[in-house]
Amino acid sequence: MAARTDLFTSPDYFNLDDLLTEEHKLIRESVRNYVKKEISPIIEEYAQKAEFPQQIVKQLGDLGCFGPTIPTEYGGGGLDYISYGLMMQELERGDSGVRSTASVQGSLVMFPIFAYGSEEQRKKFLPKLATGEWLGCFGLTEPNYGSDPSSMLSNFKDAGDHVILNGAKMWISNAPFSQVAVVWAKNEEGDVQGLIVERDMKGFSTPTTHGKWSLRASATGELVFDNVKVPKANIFPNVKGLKGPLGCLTKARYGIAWGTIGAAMDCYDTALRYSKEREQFGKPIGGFQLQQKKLAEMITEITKAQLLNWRLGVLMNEGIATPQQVSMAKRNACEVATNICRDARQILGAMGITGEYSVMRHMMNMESVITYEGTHDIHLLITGMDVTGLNAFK
Ligand code: TGC
Ligand code: FAD
Repeated sequence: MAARTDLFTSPDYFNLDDLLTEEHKLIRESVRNYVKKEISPIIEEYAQKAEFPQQIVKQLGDLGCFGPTIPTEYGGGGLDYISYGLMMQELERGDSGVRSTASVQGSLVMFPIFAYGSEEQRKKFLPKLATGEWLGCFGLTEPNYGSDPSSMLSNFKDAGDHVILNGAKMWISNAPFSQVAVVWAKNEEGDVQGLIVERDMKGFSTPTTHGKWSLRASATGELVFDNVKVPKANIFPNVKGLKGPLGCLTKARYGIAWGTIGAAMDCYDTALRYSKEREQFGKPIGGFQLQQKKLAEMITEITKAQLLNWRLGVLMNEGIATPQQVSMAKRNACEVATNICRDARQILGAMGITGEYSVMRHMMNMESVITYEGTHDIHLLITGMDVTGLNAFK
């Protein structure tokens, strides 16, 4: 397949750039240039082959996309949440799988090690994860427990200076290529705790999940623990209970809110350009009211979501964003992006189903993104609980 030329022009209908600092714009520019140079030309072929482009791990580390909000003394970027959001927007503009790799590494692996880990754990793992020398994954979901992780079966038992871990995790991004897995399991009292499981630990395996029609350029796998001896030094000392993994998810869901709008921006930009070039009935299809309705609604929803994300970023920077606000933004962005990708695909007609354009790949990716890190329904129920004070889960 011929490498695709990336003609992306970023939509900014409400002059949102005025809300950004020069540093924000520089960071966005550098990630945008990286995506144009290293991702757009190759990603379609990897997605078609259902292969993970392993070279991006080191590249994303070099670019500072792993743990941008982690302090620099541990190898992170020491940046604010708007910078982090912009990075995720640009990466997912290229492909959701690329953003997934960065989200998992930064928010689901580096963040818990930083926030819940011992100083030894921080020093041992964070610098190598920040550079991409090591890749990490996050194991919460199990074959029988997805939306309801509190019922997980994975467990560990005390055995002196180590514990014995048993169980299985499923649908784990990055699993097949990870050196490090942050795993959530129950102790003998039934409390959820986080453990760092390393690739070479005996009894630990990571079978690849095949046959996905979505997020095809991202590697997904299982984590299987068969009497794995995990040193007690690898258990997080500073958190117990489901708030540990859910706290990580709040950071990653924030990144997804920005990321999916990146995919939507790419689809809008592609559809807009196509609608001005493609002629039917003697004029560009963009001149027909039905296509203008789609494009006008796309840019309206993108603009609303960009504003919501920016405001959420400010609240994150101030340390006062609530997990429920993050849920609303994640849910809204996934819905907006899903609809925009589908409409863009329609505007491209038959060309929209091919790998000549990015829209079908984005559209299929959205089916994963609207499902993982809490499904669309789960985030609606989180908002419902927040506004009514009534819990629909129990
Ligand atoms: P619940 O009793 O409500 O809460 C248990 C404790 O956790 C606290 N909490 C949170 N803390 C931080 N951030 C959040 N978002 C939090 N949500 C809840 C809560 O305050 C409580 O604390 P404490 O101190 O009282 O113990 O828990 P529940 O069992 O009723 O569940 C609630 C529910 C359904 C909302 C939660 O389980 C949920 O969010 N389920 C969805 C599961 C999910 O999102 N899984 C994602 C797996 S990872 C993934 O998909 C990665 S994809 C990565 C990629 O490729 O990009
Ligand atoms: P289920 O929980 O079985 O839900 C099935 C349906 O029932 C959904 O529509 C859901 O909304 C609905 N439902 C469930 N409960 C309720 C309720 N109370 N009320 C109303 N409706 C309800 N997990 C990880 O731990 N780490 C990862 O890295 C990771 N990466 C992933 C990568 C991909 C590509 C995918 C697709 C998933 C990944 N996941 C990961 C798993 C993901 O988080 C789960 O798929 C998700 O949380 C939903 O769980 P489930 O698939 O078991 O669906």
